[in-house]
Amino acid sequence: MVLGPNPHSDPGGTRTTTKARTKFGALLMRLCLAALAFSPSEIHLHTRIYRIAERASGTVNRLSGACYKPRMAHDLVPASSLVRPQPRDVSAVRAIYELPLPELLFRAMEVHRRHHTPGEVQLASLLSVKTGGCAEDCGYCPQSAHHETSVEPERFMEVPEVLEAARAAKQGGASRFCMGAAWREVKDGPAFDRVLAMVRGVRDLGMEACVTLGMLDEEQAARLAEAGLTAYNHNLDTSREFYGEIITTRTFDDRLRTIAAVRKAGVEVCSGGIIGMGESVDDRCGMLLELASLEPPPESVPVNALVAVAGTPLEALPPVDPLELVRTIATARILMPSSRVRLSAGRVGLSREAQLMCMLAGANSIFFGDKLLTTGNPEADADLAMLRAAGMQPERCGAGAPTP
Ligand code: SAM
Ligand code: DTB
Ligand code: SF4
Repeated sequence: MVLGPNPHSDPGGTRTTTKARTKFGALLMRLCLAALAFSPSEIHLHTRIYRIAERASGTVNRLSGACYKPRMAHDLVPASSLVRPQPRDVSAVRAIYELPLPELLFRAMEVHRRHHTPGEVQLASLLSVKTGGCAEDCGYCPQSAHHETSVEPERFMEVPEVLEAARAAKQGGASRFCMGAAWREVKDGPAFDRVLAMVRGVRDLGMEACVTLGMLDEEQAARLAEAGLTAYNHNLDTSREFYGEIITTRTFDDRLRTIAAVRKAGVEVCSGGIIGMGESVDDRCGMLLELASLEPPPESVPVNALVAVAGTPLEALPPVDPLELVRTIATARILMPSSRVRLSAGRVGLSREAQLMCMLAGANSIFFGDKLLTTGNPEADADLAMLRAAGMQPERCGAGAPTP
């Protein structure tokens, strides 16, 4: 494992120290993080060194996102602690993924509370604004026209009904509203103009807006940015090696090109994948390595457990072991300290305890509301009760977040 400079240095951040002090702190911090990565038994000593380095290096604001409000001491993290581990290869990621679970969780928690407010979970609502009939052949997806599932193609929703749903989601406590369309790609014209109107409307409600519309080009990404889009969801889904087993109608590099267009437009990238599709641990680690190697890594990383839908080629796959989900999330947290890691599809099949373990492992966002795109999700009340039982709370963004 090598340690490299972090591209997340916050442009709006306030570096408060002299150059020399920062340099000294950065050096100490690197030593500390490197040692931490290799000898977990000496973790207390390293934590102490880390604290000294923290004081020596000064502080910098953590994030500049729409939701960011400085609240507590841990919202101010040292500039040099933004250094993130950059494993060179899949085996280095696998070494993290396969740590004894207590050790893996400890490290993930340590990273989590250095970069995020512990106990805070973003609630993101999801709405399928154009359902079914998609030209792509994604093996997991009930909306693909290549598979015979119970999902029937539906008309593209109108702006007012979408905004009504967004208002209700905000009222229920969501701070982000995500709109999905079962499209292979974005096509210019009235449909795209309608998406732009939806984005503007959601932003006017004071919510973060995210869309997932398939592939797009730089010009289209720029128009979404202009409309005020917060984030664009486009998942890598799995490793480059396994990708062809799941999707044949577009390539892994097509995915990367769309992500690059989104990044260039200045819109946040939301990209993650699915586990439980028959992939190996190396495939999971390979996907995480690809995501963590993006410069910078995605601001949001959805980790989906496959929802095996009848009629799809993956319908007969068994549910993924929840501990594998915990490991995937913990590894994502360690590799991408500043990102929001979203515990995404597949929560219906998870116990409350398994979900909370995912949150202890670093998940700090969930899809909220009783439906994902076409499949079920836990009831909103059950989610609020789960957070309340654990003494956790929804991340607040704008008005309307409930007290659980
Ligand atoms: N058509 C767009 C695209 O593919 O980018 C947007 C919608 S697509 C449904 C968004 C993501 O949902 C997929 O990339 C995949 O990761 C996830 N997804 C779809 N079906 C799923 C399933 N059955 N189980 C888990 N995740 C799923
Ligand atoms: C993501 O990574 N998961 C969400 C969201 N991005 C768009 C979608 C999950 C879909 C699960 C299957 C369905 O409901 O159709
Ligand atoms: Fe279409 Fe997206 Fe489903 Fe693939 S995942 S079939 S692109 S809707």
